[in-house]
Amino acid sequence: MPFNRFILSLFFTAGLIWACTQQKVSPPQAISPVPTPTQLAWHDMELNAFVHFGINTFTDKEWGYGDENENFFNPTQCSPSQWVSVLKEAGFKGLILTCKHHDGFCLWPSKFTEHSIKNAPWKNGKGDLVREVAEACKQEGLKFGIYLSPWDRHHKDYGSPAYIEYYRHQLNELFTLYPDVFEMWFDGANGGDGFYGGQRETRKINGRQYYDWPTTLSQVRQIDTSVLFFSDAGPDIRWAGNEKGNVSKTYWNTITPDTLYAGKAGIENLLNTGTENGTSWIPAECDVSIRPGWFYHAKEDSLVKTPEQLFDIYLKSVGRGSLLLLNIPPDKRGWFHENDIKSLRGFRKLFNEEFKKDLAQNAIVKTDTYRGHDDRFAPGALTDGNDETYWATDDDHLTGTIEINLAKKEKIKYVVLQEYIKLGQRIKHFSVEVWKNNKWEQVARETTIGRKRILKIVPVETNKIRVNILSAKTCPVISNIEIY
Ligand code: FUL
Repeated sequence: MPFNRFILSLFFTAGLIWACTQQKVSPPQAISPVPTPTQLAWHDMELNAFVHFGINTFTDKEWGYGDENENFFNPTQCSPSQWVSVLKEAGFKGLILTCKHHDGFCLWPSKFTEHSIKNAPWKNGKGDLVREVAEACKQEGLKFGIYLSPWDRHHKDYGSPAYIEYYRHQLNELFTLYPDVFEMWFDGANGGDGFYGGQRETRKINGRQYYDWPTTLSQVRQIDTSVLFFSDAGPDIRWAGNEKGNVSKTYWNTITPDTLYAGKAGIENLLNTGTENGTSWIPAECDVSIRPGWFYHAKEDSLVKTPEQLFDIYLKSVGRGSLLLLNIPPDKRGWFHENDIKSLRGFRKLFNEEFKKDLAQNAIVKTDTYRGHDDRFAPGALTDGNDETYWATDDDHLTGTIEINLAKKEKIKYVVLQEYIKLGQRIKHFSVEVWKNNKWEQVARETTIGRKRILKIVPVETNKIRVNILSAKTCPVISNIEIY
């Protein structure tokens, strides 16, 4: 063989070998169920606000009976733009307004009832608070959501089919007048005593059958294809099982809808944890109020949750893979009260201080293995700040170790981990160790990770952190790690 042909074939063989070693493995397969794109966008919001405002604000009640005079509703300086700017500054991404609470009073001039702000002195009956709030949100880039209480203690027909017609008309009206609603909140309180058009009696309904939710929801979806429905059991977002603002440490976004029905023993716990082999992706939303009540009461001005309490709630909701829906009730002026604003600002300050510098950013990250030795799944993906890249193992590897070497010893307090949930929630057990006194010392042993897990550990000085994935439903896929 002439010399130059020999050289050429050498290059060819080397090229072939190189090409073989670069053979790309396929990305991990998703494990069902997985979130929809709309649910994913919702997860990323992390912080949403609830705003309970209405007749109760003026009557100093939590649940109006339904016989309140419209004249009560008269905020002196109502300013949705103040609410929204405070919320934005504190890091909130969406706002859900009680367009109608159980008392039946509507914050928009509904053409289906007289029991609304059109008969209130506020703005001489010309006001439309739902519009003002929706517009303020749009202006500041917050998403807008609707709460429309199914239970209506004012309406004469509550309990009969005619009320369902009324309720559907109202939903139709709201979704037509105020487009781009990101979430619709269906409250679980249903039936009891009330005014009911003057009958003043107790009306009980069968919550599962009476409302015929499938028909109602499909009607709304015809107007708004992307709205997410929240209710105790979904279908898109589930209740977290309590109103304290937390999910369990073991928290699955997955759950089996057939196992959920009102009155089932232990349903709160089930909602709080979800189930590992649940058949649907229905994440929990953690609702809680910044005050003891949902509506404003002057007597609770001194009982506003502190920045530290809010931060703790954040860790137990968002930090366990869920979303926080924090209620801030405007006062009689129609303003967020000074004390609530102070707490929200304090929360943001504390948050910024605690998560000031991500030490993993400039660290060396190594893993014991990565999928197919393919650069796309290498450990660098864990700290590149890109949510779309991830570290993954081979299909037959259900465990893995991630080691983070810091440039020098640092005091660490938080370890943040995120699964790439587009491919499903996978991890069942993991532990965290730190290098101390020349050996590894375990500082946490936990179960699920999900969309985000923030572990608060006893502050410790170290220059090496090790995360061990101990078991998973299928090969682990992690998109992000942060150390503070
Ligand atoms: C509950 C309601 O009864 C409360 O008044 C509040 O609206 C809360 C968010 O949901 O079920």
